[in-house]
Amino acid sequence: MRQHHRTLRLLGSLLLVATGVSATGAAPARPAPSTPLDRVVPAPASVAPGGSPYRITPDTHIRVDDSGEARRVGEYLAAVLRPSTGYRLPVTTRGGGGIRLRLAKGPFGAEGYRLDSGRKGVTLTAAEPAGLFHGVQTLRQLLPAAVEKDSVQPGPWLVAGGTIKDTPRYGWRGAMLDVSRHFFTVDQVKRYIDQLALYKINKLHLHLSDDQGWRIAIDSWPRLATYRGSTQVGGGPGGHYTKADYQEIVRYASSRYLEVVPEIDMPGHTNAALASYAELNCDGVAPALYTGTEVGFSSLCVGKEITYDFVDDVIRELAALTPGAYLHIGGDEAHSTSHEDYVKFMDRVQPIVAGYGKTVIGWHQLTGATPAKGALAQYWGLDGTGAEEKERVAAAARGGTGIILSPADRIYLDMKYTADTPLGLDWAGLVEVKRSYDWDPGDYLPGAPASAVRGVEAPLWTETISKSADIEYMAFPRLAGVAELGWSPAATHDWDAYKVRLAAQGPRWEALGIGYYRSPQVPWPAQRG
Ligand code: TNX
Repeated sequence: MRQHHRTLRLLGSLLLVATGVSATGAAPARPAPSTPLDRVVPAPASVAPGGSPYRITPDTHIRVDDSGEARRVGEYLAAVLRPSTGYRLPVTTRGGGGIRLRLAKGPFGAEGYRLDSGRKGVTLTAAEPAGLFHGVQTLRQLLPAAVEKDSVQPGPWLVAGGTIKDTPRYGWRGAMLDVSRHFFTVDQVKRYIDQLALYKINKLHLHLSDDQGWRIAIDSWPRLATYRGSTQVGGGPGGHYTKADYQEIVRYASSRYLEVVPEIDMPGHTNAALASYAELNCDGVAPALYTGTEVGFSSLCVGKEITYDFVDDVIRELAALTPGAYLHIGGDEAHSTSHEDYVKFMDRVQPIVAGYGKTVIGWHQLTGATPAKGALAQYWGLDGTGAEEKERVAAAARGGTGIILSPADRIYLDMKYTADTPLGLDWAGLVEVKRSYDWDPGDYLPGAPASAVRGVEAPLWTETISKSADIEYMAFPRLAGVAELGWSPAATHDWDAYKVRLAAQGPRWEALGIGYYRSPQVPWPAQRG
């Protein structure tokens, strides 16, 4: 009898596995099987499937080490799992089987983790809480997509057996949000942070100022925010972050293990500042507020001393709000600043950043001046960018400037997917999902040593983007590919395998209420309901 049962059970699980292969949307007659251990984005560094799956049940506990941060990651996981499973999932430091989050020495680095899954439980091990957090994101993807819903779902909640060992390729896996062209509220930014965290993105770069808006309160220059926060592209009401708002964003990001990198774009892209304070203009006349989308027409007055008082005040106040190591000073498209003035300006401003204990980041035009020691340059050229410009950046890289790769015709999330994409721009070309994924940051910039590349970052400029649904439609699915370029070993890079893993994200996004672009390049399962 026992034997018979076991045979039946075996047959049952074989059946489950069999139906699982064709998870193409036709409602399965049986509950979904466990997700294969390697169906994760970004692809883990190594996956060894095997052994029995673990099943989360009403008795599962989430056991954590007795550390505040480990407990917080445990509570975060519980908050993901409770609504859909309907289970209590107490977070405990003693006893209780099931899911375990352990901090331990090991070959994990600052962000890596190991996941062991078997009949008795799932254990995540990491050297740092960030690793546990990233491991939790992997665990989410191993559970059925319905786990992301906010109402009780039937389950069962199986995690395939085996081991994942995972560490990132790059320490810089960023996303930039332009809150200047259109303003986004603290809640909208938090929503994006949660989405970035799903894919182990660890930097949130906020483009806080531009011609169309100044979005951060600066006490010593209050009109920046109150006057120049007051509108946006198209003439809408705009807005700005108070210091408390901004600190709330920083705190929330850090609870998701993202570092916020604030950018004040200078010396161009500064109409917002120039409009707020007449004295910052060379001719002493404040220009009108600007709500269009042209670039390259504004410049701080490089010859005036007050310019540097202004920059010092802004950088001091911003540095005080920034626990992270970096301040981004822009430096792109300074078409209204002479080359000589640009170099002079950067020579004066970079030491100010260092003086407040921060490391400079600039758009790659900074390499046309003299990047400070330790500075990072963010490359936003195209495949077709001239050899001379690429070589200037590569030479800086050889000289020690770190490079963040944001090639516009690959990972600018504001580029249209196709000519029919209702949002976005196309100056860098049309960027379908495959094009966005199919390149290697390691050998992208000719002549730049691979060791100079710190990672990748996907900017989202918002001339045409004004609500969360717009952000999501442009970011998904491309953002997942950028995350994979930043996290996964080059050896895992393979479009045909990637598109299958990517397709499995579709139902997760649907469960999370993320409206994404259903690219015909990706074999999405049929949509339900
Ligand atoms: C170029 S990329 C810009 C931005 C625009 C963007 C639109 C860069 C550093 N500057 O000012 O918003 O193109 O795609």
